[in-house]
Amino acid sequence: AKTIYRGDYRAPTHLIDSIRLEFDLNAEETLVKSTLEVRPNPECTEKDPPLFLNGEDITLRSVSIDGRELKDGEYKVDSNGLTIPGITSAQKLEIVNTFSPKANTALSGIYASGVNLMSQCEAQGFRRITFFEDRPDVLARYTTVIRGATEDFPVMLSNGNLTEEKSLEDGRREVTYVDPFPKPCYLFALVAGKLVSRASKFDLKDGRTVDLSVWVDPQDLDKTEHTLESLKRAIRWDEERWGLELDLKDFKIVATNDFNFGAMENKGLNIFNSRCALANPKVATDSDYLRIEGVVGHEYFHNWTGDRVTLRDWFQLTLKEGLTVFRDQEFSADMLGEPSARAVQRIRDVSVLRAAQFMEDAGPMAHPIRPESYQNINNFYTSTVYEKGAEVIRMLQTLLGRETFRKGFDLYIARNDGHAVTCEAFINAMAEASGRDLSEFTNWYSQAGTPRVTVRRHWDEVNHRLTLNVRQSTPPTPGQSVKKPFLIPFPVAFLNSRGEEMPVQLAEEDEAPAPGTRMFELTDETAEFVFGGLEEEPVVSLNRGFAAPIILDAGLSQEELAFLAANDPDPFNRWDAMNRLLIDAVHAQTRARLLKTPEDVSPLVISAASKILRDENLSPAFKAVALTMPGEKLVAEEDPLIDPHAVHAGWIAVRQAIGEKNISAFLETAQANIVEGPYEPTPEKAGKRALRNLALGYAHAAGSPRAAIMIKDQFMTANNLTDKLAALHMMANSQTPAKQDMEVDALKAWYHEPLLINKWLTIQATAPSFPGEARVLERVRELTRCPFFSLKNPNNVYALLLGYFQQNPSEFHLADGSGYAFWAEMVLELNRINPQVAARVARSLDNWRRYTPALAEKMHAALESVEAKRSELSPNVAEIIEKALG
Ligand code: HT7
Ligand code: ZN
Repeated sequence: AKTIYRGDYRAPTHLIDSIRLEFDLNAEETLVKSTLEVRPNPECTEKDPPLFLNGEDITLRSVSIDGRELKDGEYKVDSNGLTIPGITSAQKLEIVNTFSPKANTALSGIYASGVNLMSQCEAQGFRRITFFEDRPDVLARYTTVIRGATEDFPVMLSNGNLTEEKSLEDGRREVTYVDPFPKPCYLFALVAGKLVSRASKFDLKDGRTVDLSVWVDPQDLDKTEHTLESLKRAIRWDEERWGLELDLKDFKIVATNDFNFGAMENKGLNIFNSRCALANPKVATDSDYLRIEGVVGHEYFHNWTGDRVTLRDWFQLTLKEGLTVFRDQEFSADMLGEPSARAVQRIRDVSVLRAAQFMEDAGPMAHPIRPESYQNINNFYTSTVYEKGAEVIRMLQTLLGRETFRKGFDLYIARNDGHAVTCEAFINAMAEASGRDLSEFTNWYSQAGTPRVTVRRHWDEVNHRLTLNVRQSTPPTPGQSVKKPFLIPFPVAFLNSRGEEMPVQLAEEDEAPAPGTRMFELTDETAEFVFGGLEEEPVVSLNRGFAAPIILDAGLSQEELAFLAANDPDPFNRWDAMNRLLIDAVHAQTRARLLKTPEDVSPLVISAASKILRDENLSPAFKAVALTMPGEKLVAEEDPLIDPHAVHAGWIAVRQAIGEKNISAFLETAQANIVEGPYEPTPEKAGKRALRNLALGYAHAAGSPRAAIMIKDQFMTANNLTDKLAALHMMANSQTPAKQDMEVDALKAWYHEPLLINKWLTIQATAPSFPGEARVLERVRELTRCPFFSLKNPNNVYALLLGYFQQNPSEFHLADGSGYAFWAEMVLELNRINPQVAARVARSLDNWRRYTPALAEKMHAALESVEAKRSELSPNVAEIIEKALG
């Protein structure tokens, strides 16, 4: 497939000032008439270039210029689009085409979702609706006219303001929307069907009142309150924190069960995957409530960072995504309020980054947050562009300080409003606001890979001086063998033996600063810091709050980690130390299994865990995250050669040992954290539920019969999904004979609710199989043939197949390679249905080289078997397979 390079950017040949779209809706065949005001782009250097309009999987009916229909030889149409020569002055172009929403299983363009029609245009879906310059730097004003049978389409929505509504003959209706803001076509949206809404007026700070609404299938109306309230909180927060107001009279959210990813920020008409929008206590867990608030916020925040200030080209994706993830992370943290609750949010965000992005950086798809090339842009909506992109923005805030960063942000918005720009626009605004040269910082935009920062300490007992020798290096990634050093914010704190913070004073300084964290910067490959004024040798607490997305080797002993886990006043680093102890304990047990030299789980980790469990000053939410076992995949990532079965056994051993040694404390904790009263997803109550379920999990893993009874009881009586699902999950992960009845009960009760069916599928996909039970592979294969599973539904695929391929390593990596053969089969089937979803599933074998040779060989064979069907592969899947085999 063709590789596209960032450096090859050329300005568009023509500009399109306005577009009038007229749709005659029909699920089998929809007709579109598109009227464009086109003119040559004065900034284009080519002489009289032809106009090329992208178009895919659509059928051209006619083309007219200024009222004259073009004849066959006057234009050219092929499978990529339409070429019209001779547009050398401003002209009116009229194009008529058709497409079939029903046949559109790729869910890109306009497609059928149940009885409704939905659109998805980012990144390149608009070309599947009509012929257009489908690139983000062509900004046009949209008028959208939608006609359809009143019975089939009682609701018809598009971007902007509803300006006209009328009944037509034959039982049809027509509506007209005018969007006042010029926008790129990827932000176009159309929704039509039998939807109902929850609506509310909302007063903006500037005195205007706006209409907010959430549109769903009728059976989902009772799941929209949290969505609407989240939207109000997001609007208020953007006003208060960033001074940004909603610029529309009307803002709508739509939810659908058929969606390729989480949600989409179409101007004024955000469309959501129902799993990121719908909640009530019966269908959503505490984490779902949090995620929905975060995603509703994210899409809303795009209104300024993405829609009003948009992208010049798709290489700049992180300009809107990294910045908007940063904004949604801050929003979620602010909604939690006090600092220790904010820290829990930061811990969750960093855990996601380490689990997904660090792995991406270590594999064949490693790329800078602004990639230099791609074959298919849909493959670059990655955790690197999103989550690492957000860390890069966060580092800028850390380096410049909150106030200066805000000045830079304001400048960025003011200067670029209404324009399609590059990442430089953001950096330049920050540089100007701070008066600082940020050119060194831009390596974060151009270099892939996670920097390793190693710190070695020397304590001079005579002079009471501590020297820190710091070295940074970044491993090679595809196409980038040598890396320049990064500019890294480097916070340093010292603790004395009572766990109190000491001043961080450089040896040459006369005065000691106040005790606490002190910010330094790393700029070169190596750095040396000499500290004085120390009453005793400190324990160092580095990279607090995860100031930089690095892998830090602070050279801390297990004892020092245990000390930090018990004492660090910085909650993030306290969690990080506990987490490190748990990871190291799993490593030790994994090694013991590989070397066949059994050893006990380190008493240090057990006592550190039990101290956290018993610490009365810690919140339940914090205890729950601090005692959560690190994922098997995260641990395995640090092994030179991954043996998923040994890691799994090591993981089980650590959890069991912690459970056994603290069994009564866990049972007491579970008892003490029962949440009474009606369900509320508040941080306090959610924290208690999380801790209770964690405690039950440890006690159950340690074989406590009382825990088993409590779990079963919880499953029967819980008034909320968090507790019910946690109980089911614990049971499904055990050998308890009662588990089958519970699973069947849950299936019967959840059968008619797609959100719940997906959770049930994930439980099946991620559970272990015990002797005498069918292997998970067989279970999953069978479930793909069930009436409640469809390969055409992305949420089903993610719940069952990604659950199995990516969250159940010891069951997926079967020694005979049958798990991989099933993966290949599914990728090929999905490839025919939905290339974007297929490519996501295809990534499950990305890191095959990291596994033991016997497994790696079989993974390679599975990749080759997909590659052998090259001619049938979509460009999306082809790129993933090609890079994996690379
Ligand atoms: N900009 C939207 C995300 C999106 C996407 C995600 C993965 C694969 C393809 C995609 N096309 C568009 C939603 C957002 O980030 O807010
Ligand atoms: Zn986004």
